[in-house]
Order: sequence, then C-alpha cells, then structure tokens
Amino acid sequence: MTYIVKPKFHHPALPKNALGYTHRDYEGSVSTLCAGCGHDSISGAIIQACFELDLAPHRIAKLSGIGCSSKTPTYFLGKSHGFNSVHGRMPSVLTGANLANRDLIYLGVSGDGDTASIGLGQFAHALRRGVNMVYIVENNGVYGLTKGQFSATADRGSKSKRGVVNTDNSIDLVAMALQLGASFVARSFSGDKAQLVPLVRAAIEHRGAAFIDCISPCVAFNNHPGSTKSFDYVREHNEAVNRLDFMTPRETITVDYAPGTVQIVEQHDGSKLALRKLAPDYDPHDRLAATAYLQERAAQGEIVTGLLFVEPEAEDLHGHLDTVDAPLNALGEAELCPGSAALAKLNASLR
Ligand SMILES: Cc1ncc(C[n+]2csc(CCOP(=O)(O)OP(=O)(O)O)c2C)c(N)n1
Ligand code: SF4
Ligand SMILES: [Mg+2]
Repeated sequence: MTYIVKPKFHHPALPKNALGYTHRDYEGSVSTLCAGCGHDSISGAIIQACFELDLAPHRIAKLSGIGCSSKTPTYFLGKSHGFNSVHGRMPSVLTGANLANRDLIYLGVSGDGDTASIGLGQFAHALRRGVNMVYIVENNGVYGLTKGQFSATADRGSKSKRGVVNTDNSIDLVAMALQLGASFVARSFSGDKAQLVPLVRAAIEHRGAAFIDCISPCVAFNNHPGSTKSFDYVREHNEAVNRLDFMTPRETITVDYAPGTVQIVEQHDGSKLALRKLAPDYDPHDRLAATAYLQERAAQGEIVTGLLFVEPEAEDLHGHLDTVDAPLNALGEAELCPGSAALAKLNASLR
C-alpha cells in the first residue's frame, strides 16, 4: 500500500472530457510497484479508457484480490468505490455487490496466481453466471508479490529466473473463459496500449461477463531469457487477430476504412466496435472456432491477442434472474415486505 498521495494541483490547460474531468481525476495514489512493472501500464490504460468514456468516477466499483496486480486499484480511479478482498475471492465479492447494486460499473482486477490457483473456482462461477463486469487478469506467469514462484499460467518448459524448468502444464485462462460462456473475451499485452485501451473501453460498455487476459511482464522475477512472459518474448510472438476501434453511441464513425477491411459490431447500448481484421479467416462471433484457432496457434508458439470473442446481445446475471430494474439496495420496506396476508397465502400453499 502507498500513503503517498499525488498533489491535487494540475496545469489549467489539461484537456477535459465531456464531464469536465481531466485525466488526473481518474488517477489514484503514487504506485509502489517496481519501476517498469507491466501492471502500471494496465493501470494507465484503465485511467485512459475511463477518461475517454466520460465515466463519472463515483459510478465505478473496482475490486481485487491479493498480489501486486491486486494492489493496483489503489493507483487508479482514486475517486471510485474500491474493495481489496481476500486472495482469490474477488469474483464472489464482486458478484454480491453487483446483485445488490446493478447501477455501478464493476471492474475486477486480479493476477494469474489470484485467478488461476486459489481463485480458479470463483473465476469460473462468475464467468458462467454472466456477471456484468470487466474482469482483467494481469498475467505475468509468476506470484510476483511472494517473490516469483511459477503460477498456473506459466508455460511448460519455461524457465524461472534461477533456471528451474517448469514441468507442469499451464492453464490458458482465455480458453477457460470461452468454455465457461464469457460473452466478451480478449487477450492483450501491457506493452501495447493502442490495443489495450479500446479493448477496455469496449469491455466496459459490454453487458455481461467481459474477460481480458493481459500479459503483463514482471520485471523483477520473470523478464529473462527462457521466460515466455517477458517483454521480448511477448513482442516476438504476439499475433494480433484484429485491431479494434471503439465508438460510443454518441460518436459517429469518422475513420475511413477501405471497403471490406472492417467489420462493425453493434452492442446492446448502441456502441460500435470496428474490427480491422488482421487474420482474414478469424471470426470473433464463433466460440468453437475461436477455441480451436487459439489452440492451433499456441501449439506454434504464438500468443494470439485482440478481441477473440464477442456476443454483442448477451444477457447478464440480472437478466437470467429477472431481477427488478431498480438496484436491490435502493428498495424500501414497502417493496421488500409483501405483508402478512401474502405470507399466510404462501404458507398455505406449502401445507
Ligand atoms: C490465503 C492466502 N494464501 C496465500 C497468500 C500469499 N500470496 C500473496 S500474493 C500471492 C500470489 C500473487 O500472485 P498473482 O496473483 O499472480 O499476483 P502478482 O503479484 O504476480 O501480480 C500469494 C500466493 C495469501 N496472501 N493469502
Ligand atoms: S514484483 Fe513483479 S509483479 Fe510485483 S511490482 Fe515488481 S515487477 Fe511488478
Ligand atoms: Mg502474477
């Protein structure tokens, strides 16, 4: 944790968004992570995305577990709601908060250790239930906070800083998210902000479980030759299937695209995703084909990034449960207590 709060003053000419907020209004405390840690770049991308979407900070709730990655919500969105939960327990806390107050935007931040080991069950159930959230894993292949043990996402055959070879098979969180029914699935790289910022924006505007696996090198314990999560390795093996431009319902498509090069996907709220295809045969609407493609490319040593799957009209957990439109935490006694006559009737029906 940091106690170093950034000074409040800023240059009067800083650009403002539609709400009159500057970039600074979306920042948090000064980061205490190692200089060069990929996680800080992801924080920067989240700040940029929220600024560009003109989100009021008090409408956002950021939740995390335990780890260097889970510390990062302290370093962004300092004026939003925050909950730093127990190791691996962020998804259930987020699910409960979302059920109680559907009006907030939920941002779950986790690590590969937090999600793929102790929190694997929680991760799976939040995705299969379709909780309306953005779930970001800052994936560095190690437990950074506890000094660099292999995590469950470390590739078999990759080496630790001391040269130990990982003999366990790895968990691919993207493959799991596809199988579990997440309705927005992406992979990105902390070193590619141009790709990551529009993905975060689109994920925030998506209704349903949006999952982003973001490779985020740990410069202290997993950035050496032999690692498959180092900056050099990811840059050399990164194969983006598409490039995304994201437009809110207010924005018109201003970019000129050559005919046939772009696929426009409209989401439930009228926001538009313009996908420039880099892999011509890749179809982000086909869950099965996406799964097969990712596994084929992984077998060739490629790290496939981009928007991998999207179901634009997905239904979320509130839709499945048919809850009322008003947030449950705003209902009063009159709505919540049906009265003794209704209770007597219910009891009679059970006799
Ligand atoms: C119940 C419990 N078990 C173990 C730990 C020790 N621990 C703290 S962080 C961590 C792993 C963090 O790894 P990851 O989620 O990948 O985050 P990173 O630090 O790499 O960003 C572990 C095992 C803990 N805090 N609580
Ligand atoms: S130990 Fe690794 S993950 Fe943790 S702050 Fe340092 S570089 Fe980042
Ligand atoms: Mg980690």
